[in-house]
Amino acid sequence: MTLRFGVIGTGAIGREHMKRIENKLSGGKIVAVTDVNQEAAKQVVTQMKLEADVYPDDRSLVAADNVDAVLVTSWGPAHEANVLGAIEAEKYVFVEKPLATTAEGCMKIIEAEMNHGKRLVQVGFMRRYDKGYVQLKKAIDDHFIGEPLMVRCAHRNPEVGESYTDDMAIHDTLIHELDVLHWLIDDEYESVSVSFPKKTKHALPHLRDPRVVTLETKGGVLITAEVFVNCKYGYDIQCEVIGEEGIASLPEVDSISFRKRATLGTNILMDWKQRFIEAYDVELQHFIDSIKQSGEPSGPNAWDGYVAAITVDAALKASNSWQKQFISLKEKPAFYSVKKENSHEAML
Ligand code: NAI
Ligand code: ISE
Repeated sequence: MTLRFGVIGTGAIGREHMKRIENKLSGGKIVAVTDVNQEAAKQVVTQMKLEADVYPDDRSLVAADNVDAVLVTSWGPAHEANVLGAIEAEKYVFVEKPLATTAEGCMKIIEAEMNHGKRLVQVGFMRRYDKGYVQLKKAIDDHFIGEPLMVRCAHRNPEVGESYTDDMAIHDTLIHELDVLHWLIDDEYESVSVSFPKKTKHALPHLRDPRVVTLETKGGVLITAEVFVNCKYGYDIQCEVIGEEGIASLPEVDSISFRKRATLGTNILMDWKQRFIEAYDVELQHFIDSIKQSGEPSGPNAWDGYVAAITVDAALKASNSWQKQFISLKEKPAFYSVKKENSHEAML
């Protein structure tokens, strides 16, 4: 059986995902696309030589009989309506982060999915599929470094444009750390505060950059996450877990080392698309395979999307009030507590 995808949003990541579904992965095919920019959608179909129909809007694409799964790669504010539409039509849905831009929006999706009675939604938190994070999690789960006490991480981009707002540092960029870190140490966030060191001269006037986000967990782990989106030198993701018996760190990206002009060096990536390229492949392949095997996706789910949204809200408040904010989740429904046999965690 081939999983037939309808794509909403043919921008940067939409195109990347379409290419991988068509050319790299097995078991999936693009049969429908739409974009508010209809010309862009038509162009993608021609350029990629897709056997896909271009739909005039999201609703008609979701309703198409030959669409089994909806790939939501539209702008964040459109995700909630796109995902709710897919659930209403009883279609599977892979949605890029964020699941929705508010915790209330995520709850609506959770309620709709639970009413449907089986899981339909997977959220594009691809770091959980990254080889380095998987190794790090295994070291923690196997107690190789003892109990985690502290985590230090950094999310650095070489630069961002004018359209990148101050809040995006949290809801667009830090959101990846907010998802992956509680999963990594299997703990829940208790509070968040944000501090701002001296601002880089490379940041535009409206942007506070860099910033350091401090999270405390219910288990007492202290996390510091630096977000620095005009660091200039590269796209760099760092994570170090300090445990009672040792320290485990995310591996550096593969690169030759060179000796030249009195320097011993390695290359650093500049483009985020390259850093997690394998993880994007694995997450989407897992989406396709788990649906085929069990009739349900079993990667990061709507509850994970809700946890990220609640934490994003608190981190935004902390950024804008300069005060520590407490994070309070609703009770996790049993619907999301059961670990599926073919879940990503079960496969680690
Ligand atoms: P983009 O701006 O390049 O593309 C978005 C596309 O969606 C545009 O072509 C726009 O015309 C279209 N669009 C917006 N609303 C629509 C709607 N209601 N119906 C149909 N088309 C619509 O943005 P990009 O960078 O591709 O990001 C898309 C999403 O993917 C965002 O939510 C972003 O946060 C997420 N993303 C995730 C990444 C990851 O590492 N997991 C990396 C980059 C983006
Ligand atoms: C972007 O939207 C992403 O999702 C990338 O993965 C992230 O690293 C980048 O900082 C964001 O702006």
